[in-house]
This record gives sequence, C-alpha cells and structure tokens, in this order.
Amino acid sequence: MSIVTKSIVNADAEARYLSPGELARIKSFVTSGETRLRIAQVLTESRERIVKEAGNQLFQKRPDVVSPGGNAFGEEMTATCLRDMDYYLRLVTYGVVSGDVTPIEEIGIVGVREMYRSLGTPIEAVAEGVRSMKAVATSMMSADDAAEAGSYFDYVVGAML
Ligand SMILES: CCC1=C(C)/C(=C/C2=NC(=C\c3[nH]c(/C=C4\NC(=O)[C@H](C)[C@H]4CC)c(C)c3CCC(=O)O)/C(CCC(=O)O)=C2C)NC1=O
Repeated sequence: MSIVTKSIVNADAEARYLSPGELARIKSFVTSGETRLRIAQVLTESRERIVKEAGNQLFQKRPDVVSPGGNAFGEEMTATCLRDMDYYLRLVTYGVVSGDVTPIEEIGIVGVREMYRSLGTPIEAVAEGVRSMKAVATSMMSADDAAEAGSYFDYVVGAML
C-alpha cells in the first residue's frame, strides 16, 4: 500500500482531514517520485546483467554453495539460486517505487529464515548475493540515486542476517 492510500485509510477511519505530518510525508513521497521511478527503471532494464554479475561475485566469494554438496550445486539449482536473486531484485523495485519497505517485507522477508532453513539454503549466502546486487546496481547510478536504491538492498540484507 502506498503512503497516500495508507494515510487516507488512517484519516478516514477517524473521519478527519489528513494531518500536517501526513501531508508532509506525502509531499516528500511526491517530490522524490521522479528519482524513485528513475531508479526503478535502471534496475528493471538492467535486471539480467545485475543478477548475472552479482551471481558470479557470489559464487567467487562462496564457491561452497556451487560445489558438490552445496545448496546451489548443479545447473538447475544454480538457476534456482539466480532466480531467487532476481526475486529479491524485483522486490527491491517494488520498495523503491512505493518508497516503503512494506511490500518487500510482506512478500520476501516474513518467514524467510524458516523457508531457507527448511531448504538447507545458507541464508547468509543469499544475503551476500543481495549485497553483490547492490554493488553492481549502484555502480550504474549517480551517488544520490545509489544512496536511495542502496537503502532497500540494505533492508533485505539486514532482515536476513
Ligand atoms: C518472491 C518471494 C519468493 C522467494 C524469496 C522464494 C524463494 C524460494 N527459493 C526456493 C528454492 C531455492 N533457493 C535456492 C537459492 C540459493 N541456494 C544457495 O546456496 C544460494 C546461496 C542461493 C541463491 C542466492 C536454491 C538452490 C533453491 C532450490 C533448493 C532445492 O530445491 O533443494 C524455494 C523452494 C521452491 C522452489 O524451488 O521454487 C522458494 C519458495 N519463492 C518466492 O515466491
């Protein structure tokens, strides 16, 4: 839910006008709109490159995950691993567009530890993959855009560690 919808639902539940604080938050959401959409476009257009390069970085840092006995060993499992990275990149674009980590949290963070534990996937290696995506993605942006985008990747990493 965007901050606009959320504020209206809250205000209407109390049959009141939007508060000055709510209007200020909506203003900052609107003002940053162009930046957030520009970032989401870069991430979306470059998704294949970001996932591929970050995957290579991850497998260099963590060769164990793609070695025999590793969770992402074999063509099919490696592809599933890269698919998970692509999922998190997609969720980051949702966060960037809505200016809110809630969509990332609801779709990809709630229950994630239990899920990866049951799959035998080392979650700190998934977090490392997300960190690599941040490095690749932010290298394609201005410093300001990189800082804005980086915060959503950081949210995912922080929620996994
Ligand atoms: C959009 C929300 C969403 C997420 C996040 C998601 C994750 C997800 N990753 C899975 C598997 C998996 N995930 C990985 C990922 C990895 N293994 C590693 O060692 C690496 C560290 C890492 C890649 C960075 C692997 C290898 C599997 C397959 C495990 C198996 O089948 O044994 C599965 C099990 C079912 C399947 O194979 O599709 C789910 C549900 N699904 C979703 O719908």
